[in-house]
Amino acid sequence: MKVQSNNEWDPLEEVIVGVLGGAANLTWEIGFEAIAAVEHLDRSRQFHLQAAGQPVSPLNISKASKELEYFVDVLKKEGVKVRRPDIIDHTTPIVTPKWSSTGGNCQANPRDVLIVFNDEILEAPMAWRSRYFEFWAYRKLVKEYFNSGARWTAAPKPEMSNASYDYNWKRGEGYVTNEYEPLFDAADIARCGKDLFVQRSHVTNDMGIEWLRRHMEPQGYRIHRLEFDDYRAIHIDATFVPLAPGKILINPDRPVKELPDILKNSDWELREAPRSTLPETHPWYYSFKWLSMNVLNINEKKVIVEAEETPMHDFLSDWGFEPIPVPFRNNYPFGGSFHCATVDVRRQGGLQDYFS
Ligand code: ABU
Repeated sequence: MKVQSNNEWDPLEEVIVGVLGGAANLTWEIGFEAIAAVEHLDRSRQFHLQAAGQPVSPLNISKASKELEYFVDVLKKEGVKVRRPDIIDHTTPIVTPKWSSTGGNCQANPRDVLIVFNDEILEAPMAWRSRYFEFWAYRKLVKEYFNSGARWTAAPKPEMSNASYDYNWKRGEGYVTNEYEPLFDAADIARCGKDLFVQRSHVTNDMGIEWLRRHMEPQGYRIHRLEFDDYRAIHIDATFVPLAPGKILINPDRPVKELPDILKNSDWELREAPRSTLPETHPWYYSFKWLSMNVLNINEKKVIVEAEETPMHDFLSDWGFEPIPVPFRNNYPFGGSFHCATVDVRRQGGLQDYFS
């Protein structure tokens, strides 16, 4: 089937939704440590040091799977074709000539691995060792898209040796990834037609942004680098979330350091998201509270939003959207919500310039 997607809001026709089977508890590595919430740091380190590479508990998988499959049903009822990656056993250690990882990760977040630019599907050069082989689970689908005419690109696979990380990095001062080689996660890119907004984060370095610039600009795109005041910056999709032409949801706790000129000189409205209803007593509150912003557009009006995030439902309704509430909080421990759990492979509409 055809690959074509140019923004976050055109009518959705086909989507890859992650799977939870085969998920392992993440291995503690410096890249992961950098994005751990300081309030949970010791607990998180202790858990991952002892549980690395072990399968995620069947109870946690089962609770999250019920929500995930309900989400899939909602997408299908909206007329969206849903595709799934293969299940990979992430409990297998990853061994390379320069480093090893006790285990892998999971297949819950295709958004981090793949991105579609018009008719091109691109595999990102991701920054965590535990995620080195995650793209394998999508290869069957990607080959099918390729055979149907899509352009298929893989950014240079990183070496990810110790040289790729700043082992002297200090929390709150810069990033854990240095400029040894290009690195980016696809979820650090927000697409508005010919304008791509890319976050410098702990998983996306400037060389990665430059690689993307040299790859995309000859095709008529403009790359806008963004930095936010966020000590655990990872992925733009709970920080700066374009929802429709002229409308971007922004995170009140993560102000942008400098707004790109294209936005300064436009009439696009940036509105601060309401705070999450996740209780502060939730054991991973500081890690998950902004997943309320990690929504998925069915089209320019309909937006899938977490069921318990009622202030977000009201906020979106006031802004002209139609929220579709879907329960998803049991999926948060796998690293994301609806946007993370998907890759839109086909949306109606062509490549447009929304800023000139
Ligand atoms: N893609 C997950 C983003 C998580 C966060 O920014 O809190």
